[in-house]
Amino acid sequence: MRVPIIAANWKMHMTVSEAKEFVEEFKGKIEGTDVEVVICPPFTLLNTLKEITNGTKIKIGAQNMHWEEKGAFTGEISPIMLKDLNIDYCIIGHSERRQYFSETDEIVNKKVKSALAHDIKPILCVGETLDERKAEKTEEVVKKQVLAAFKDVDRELAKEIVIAYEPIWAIGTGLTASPEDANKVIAFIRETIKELYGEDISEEIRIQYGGSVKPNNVEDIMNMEDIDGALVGGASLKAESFAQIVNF
Ligand code: G2H
Repeated sequence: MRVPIIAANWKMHMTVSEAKEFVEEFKGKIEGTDVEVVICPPFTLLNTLKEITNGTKIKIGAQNMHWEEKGAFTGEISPIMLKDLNIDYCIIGHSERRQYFSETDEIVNKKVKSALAHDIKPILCVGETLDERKAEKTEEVVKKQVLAAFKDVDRELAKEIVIAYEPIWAIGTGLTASPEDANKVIAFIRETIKELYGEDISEEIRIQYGGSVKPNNVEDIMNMEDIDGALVGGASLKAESFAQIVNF
């Protein structure tokens, strides 16, 4: 039985005072949930959020990390630094990182392995562009990304990874994959994990859908058999709407 996981990706939004206001309102609204709830804010808010969510159901994740523990990498944040704050999760390979910051499959694989080695659970993002979907290459593209990201990852650690299937054409556009289409790709990803690690791991690993998830579409998405959660951008910035999503 997989515990559903719904994560907020705040991207480059929110100040300290906005984040405090958000948590104050949000924590009381999700007390009854059985869903695992994660907020991934910008680095500047990790410490504050860790402190003010202490004793609540909210877990905290980063949106990115370097794979090295330390060194001359100006502007980067290491897994040791995240663990120093007791951060639970880290989004890795989001399409915006792949697209605007040239993250390759190889870099994503290094980050996944480094996160796992430091007891940080990766939320690994994969997904196809609109052109790739039109060319009916969705499965090929997603399989390549999954195989590359899991390269040399041990079975025991593999199941700690949360995969987020985010079709790029559905991100921030208001377009969503139909729940059936999203489920089909996610079932295919599960099949790929089965080929890699066997049925037990593939049944255990959690796979989210991401891309314009909103209070009005979350229930249909979460009701699909293979979809275990959501990675939510825009609709996670307001406590009211993110709480509605968590309480779908
Ligand atoms: C996809 C998603 C969160 P949004 O990037 O990762 O954002 O919900 O705004 O499409």
